[in-house]
Amino acid sequence: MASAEQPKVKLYWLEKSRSQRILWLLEELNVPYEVEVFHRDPVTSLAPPELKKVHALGKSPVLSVTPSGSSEAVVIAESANIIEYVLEHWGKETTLLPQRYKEGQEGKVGGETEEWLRYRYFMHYAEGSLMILMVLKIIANNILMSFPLIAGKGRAGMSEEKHPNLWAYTTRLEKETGYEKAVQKIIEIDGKFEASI
Ligand SMILES: N[C@@H](CCC(=O)N[C@@H](CS)C(=O)NCC(=O)O)C(=O)O
Repeated sequence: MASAEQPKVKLYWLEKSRSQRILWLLEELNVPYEVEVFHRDPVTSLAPPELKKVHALGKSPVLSVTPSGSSEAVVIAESANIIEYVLEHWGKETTLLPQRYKEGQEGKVGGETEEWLRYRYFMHYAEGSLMILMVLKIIANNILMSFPLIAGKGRAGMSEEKHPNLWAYTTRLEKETGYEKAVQKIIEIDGKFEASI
């Protein structure tokens, strides 16, 4: 982001949830942000009712962005929507956002690069089902895919013996610097971190 005046970015983070991906994304892009931590109900595991005051959905993640000089925040829910918003403003000229158009095809129907189309596809597909994705370069999809994979690693059904490639990919995600920093951030402010319920 070019301006010296940074907007105020706040992540409404819920333990054991998808919201860790947004934290990772913010770390990866070096976006200055605050985190408000919410805990699940110990009996039902549901989000606390306070999250409904942040956004009517009552779920996490939610991101609020207050432009400098303004007191009105933009409040964004839905992981893929948040990721696209953050990348739109902070992701340009980084390796997280693939080039959208082929040279000379800017703005043309069908002029999108394959990498961009794949990124968009997985961005929206990740919330529907789990897919095996093998990419060597860090792109935003890795962040989106990390929650079902890392959460799945600790559960029956996914094992190193049965799914060696998926296991190796997930292990690589867990070792990404931005992911590790995002985990560390939560340990600092909440004492511990667990990927899923
Ligand atoms: N489609 C939404 C799903 C949000 C969602 O279901 N979040 C879960 C955490 S992983 C949640 O807040 N659960 C608590 C509840 O439903 O009470 C997204 O992708 O952000």
